[in-house]
Amino acid sequence: MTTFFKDIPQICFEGAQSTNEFAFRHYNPEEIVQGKSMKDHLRFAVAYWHSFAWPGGDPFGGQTFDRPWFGDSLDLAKLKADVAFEMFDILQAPYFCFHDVDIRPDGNDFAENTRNLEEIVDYIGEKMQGGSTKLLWGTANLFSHERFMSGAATNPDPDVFAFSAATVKTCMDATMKLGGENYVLWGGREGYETLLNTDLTREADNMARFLSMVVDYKHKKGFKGAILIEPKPQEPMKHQYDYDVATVYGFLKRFGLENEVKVNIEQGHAILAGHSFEHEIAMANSLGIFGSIDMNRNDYQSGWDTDQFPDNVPEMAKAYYEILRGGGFTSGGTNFDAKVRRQSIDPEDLILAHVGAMDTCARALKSAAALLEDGGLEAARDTRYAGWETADAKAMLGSDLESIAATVAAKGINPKPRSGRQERLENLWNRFV
Ligand code: XUL
Ligand code: CO
Repeated sequence: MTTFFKDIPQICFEGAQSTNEFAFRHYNPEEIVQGKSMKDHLRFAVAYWHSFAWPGGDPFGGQTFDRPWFGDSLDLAKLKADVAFEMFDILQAPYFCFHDVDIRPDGNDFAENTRNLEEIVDYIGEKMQGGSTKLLWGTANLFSHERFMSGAATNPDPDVFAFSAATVKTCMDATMKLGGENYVLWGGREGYETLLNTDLTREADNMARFLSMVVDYKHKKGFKGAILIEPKPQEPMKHQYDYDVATVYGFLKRFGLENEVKVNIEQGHAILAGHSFEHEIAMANSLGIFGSIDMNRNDYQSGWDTDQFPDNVPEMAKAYYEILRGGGFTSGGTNFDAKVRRQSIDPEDLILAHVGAMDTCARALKSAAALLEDGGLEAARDTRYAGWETADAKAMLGSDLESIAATVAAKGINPKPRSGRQERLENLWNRFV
């Protein structure tokens, strides 16, 4: 045991009346909601990077967190893993997620990176044997090191493509070794700063080849998890290719990968793309590519990716409503890709940020489930489209403009406007949140 979280008890469910800060008020892992435990619905994951690797910097100042594992050595990386797994136990976190650089020290070259990664993966593997926290997904950080400044798969330099492909192979190996349930690709530098120096066609072709190689390797190794792309419209690049769910789908379809790759949707990224989170989830469900979510939020006034812990039940309920409506998670889950604020320097802050987020998600899930069970919203939607269930409407879709024109003239079809009932539906929604 390390001393980092000393005196912090394991977090247990105590119910809505509890005033104990170190308790769940709403997240009761075993409570059944719509035939499934909350734990199995929500599939919470802790993000290794924000909780254990991020130093608390912002554009105007550096490190504010004093963590005994900061530094670049295998021993410190092991201490970091010890503390991380202590936090997973305190929270009873079912899953965690990592990038290679979060868990291993940085090496001088690919060979040293790989050796470091393998040693830490073995160490983490042993820790997982003794606990109940599993790996939701692994990923490669192909955006922080200077070698990736002009992209990874889309880099004008083929050597960077090679280095990135080799790194992804090692990260997929690590994910498979740890029993990961998905593998994520977030193209942080796959985009451009200026069109003046960018060959869009070549970059898209290379990105597609890269992704096809990932898919081929998955099949070759018999990995059963999902490959997930995480859309984001900009930041760090001025323009990123995986702009939003619809753009990613278009890319997958163009290169014949739409049945191989799904999406990991992040709340803050959806907002940056000018969408709501629920829009992105509904779109992914409609296109058959919904995979997983990063449940963090941005500050609506700041216009950049602040990665805050979720705190808004009505907003999150809309997201879980779409997830439940689509049948719930399969291999995906709720990853807190969120960091505590740079002034939240105490170990307790890390724990309580997750407790609050898990409780808020639980309330949102219960609200969404109650509304779905009530059925009012779905009934209203069915009624609105009921005309399309008639034989005439179905036949029309199989006909052509000339016959439709003849029918409209013959029957004197003259449609009358009908209310969309938005406020009535909003009132219904608000009864449940
Ligand atoms: C960046 C982001 C990443 C991905 C994984 O905005 O969300 O942390 O989730 O690379
Ligand atoms: Co993310």
